[in-house]
Amino acid sequence: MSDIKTYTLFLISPRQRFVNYPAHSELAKMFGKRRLMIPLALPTVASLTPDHYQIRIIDEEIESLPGNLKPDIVGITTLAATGKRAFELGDIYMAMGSKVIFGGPYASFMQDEALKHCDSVIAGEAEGKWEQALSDFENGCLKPVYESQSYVPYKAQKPPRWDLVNMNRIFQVAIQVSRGCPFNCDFCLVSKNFGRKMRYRDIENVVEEIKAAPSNYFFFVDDNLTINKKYAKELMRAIIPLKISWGCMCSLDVATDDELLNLMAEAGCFNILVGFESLNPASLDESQKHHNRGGSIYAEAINKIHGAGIHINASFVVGFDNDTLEEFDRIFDFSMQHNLPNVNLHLLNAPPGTETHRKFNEEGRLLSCDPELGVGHFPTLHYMNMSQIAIFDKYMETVAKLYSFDTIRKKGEALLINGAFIRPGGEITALMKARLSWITFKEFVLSRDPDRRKLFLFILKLIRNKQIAIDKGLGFLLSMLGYNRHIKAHQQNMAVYRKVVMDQDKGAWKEK
Ligand code: B12
Ligand code: SF4
Repeated sequence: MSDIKTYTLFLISPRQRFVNYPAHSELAKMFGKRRLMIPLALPTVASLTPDHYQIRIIDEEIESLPGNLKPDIVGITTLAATGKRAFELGDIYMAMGSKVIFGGPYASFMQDEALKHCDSVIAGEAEGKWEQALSDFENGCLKPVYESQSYVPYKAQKPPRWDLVNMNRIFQVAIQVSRGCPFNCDFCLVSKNFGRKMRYRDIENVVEEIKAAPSNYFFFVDDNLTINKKYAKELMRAIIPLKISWGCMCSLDVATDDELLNLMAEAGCFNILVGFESLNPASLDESQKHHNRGGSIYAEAINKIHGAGIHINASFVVGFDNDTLEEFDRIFDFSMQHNLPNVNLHLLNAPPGTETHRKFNEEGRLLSCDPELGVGHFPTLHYMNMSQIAIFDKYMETVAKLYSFDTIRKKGEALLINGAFIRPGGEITALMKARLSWITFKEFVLSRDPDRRKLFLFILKLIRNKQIAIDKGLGFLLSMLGYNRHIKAHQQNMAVYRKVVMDQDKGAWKEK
């Protein structure tokens, strides 16, 4: 019998008080799931943990904490949106006598505050530091902070421990093939956390991970999957035979390379998330976003991507010093003009560690509000030209307009009619088709809402006429319904939310 001592370890993602609609939680629920996906950090950190730890992964969004168990050690992943709950959990487990270690972007840049609620902070990447911290824990000499100036080579990763995750409760798995970003936008932490030099995994290593994963649905969490086009093409060629379905984040310049775009579509790309950030050139200048911007390149690139049958999740931020409430209308009109049904609209916020945070802090313009409000739909800053209540009301009005069935139908009619979306997104099983059909029938045909029925009949006609693949047609309906439902739920809480905002309203900064 081995005499190695064993330890119990909980790896936790804290629950989020507010979830914004781009998280697509309503869509997940329609498929009987709790959440679209769980943060990749947990199964990744688990993969680095030695075998003599009995690990339990708990994402509070999908399951509750086992209240009465005291693990030897607890690792908690932190974002600003989950920071307060993470601190609460740290206090609870420290009081029980467990050792508590925080990781992730919030604790990495809020070390002093975090250390009031945990024993150690792993700043930045876990690889190497986590193993060291566990060894120190076993020897009773855990250090407060584990930090290094260099980054791991990131050539070959161990597969994330999906075996520890309740896959029945999530829709897809996250995968990462690169780290770093050469740019340095003021509102973003990526280059500060992972460096400006790109690092890439060996493609065979990625393929092995995909083959071993317990799902055919993936989201590449790389900040820009196609930034290195040569690598991206090799990756696409390697994953085409795997017949998976996936989404990713990348920039519009993907449209300048027809070969790459076609390879992506062939490899099962369903949608790409593109950070337009702002349509106001002065705001892009202000936040140091100098790449992929400008009028005519937008139209051409959007048409090409749509032409390849790939949806675009267009991401925008409002709240820069040069912005006024008119930005919201500009974004709405742009989305109509270019038939962009998926718009991720966020209010500017300033996570600790970003240049935006430094600037707003220096100018006394951070609201002293809960970090949990930093999910994109609550104001957390003292904006230059807009009061907190004005920007919040306009935000809510705009998202309601963006996801009304009338808007969705107009965009859908213009976008889907020309046959570009005829290729299925990866292999779909008969079971999946049946499931999609049943859910859509239930939600659209049995609904009493005439707008929903009209939209359904339009998509059904396209499917019958072989102008759109069944998964893309029904997927479109359900994802739009998910957004619409999420926003309606927000609207029902408007009185409570407006009070949260009113309680911290300081007017516009310019008026002071
Ligand atoms: C994918 C992603 C999303 C996805 C899905 C998230 C999910 N459920 O998985 C979507 C698109 C929904 C999303 C949404 C948002 N996101 Co986001 N997102 C990311 C992204 C691109 C990748 C995250 C990831 O999976 N990385 C891969 C894993 C392996 O890396 P990791 O989590 O950093 O973990 C490593 C280390 O940090 C560390 N670590 C992490 N946790 C722990 C725990 C322990 C115990 C240890 C030891 C180590 C450790 O070890 C890991 C391995 O090295 C990051 C940017 C980035 N490149 O990190 C932004 C990022 C996390 N998002 C960010 C933000 C702000 C948002 C939004 C609020 C957007 C907004 N409106 O402003 C929303 C809402 C978030 C929410 N929780 O509701 C910020 C977070 C800043 C902060 N301090 O909170 C980031 C860093 C981007 C940025 N702007 O700088 N996001
Ligand atoms: S917003 Fe995108 S391009 Fe800008 S630094 Fe972050 S990851 Fe890089």
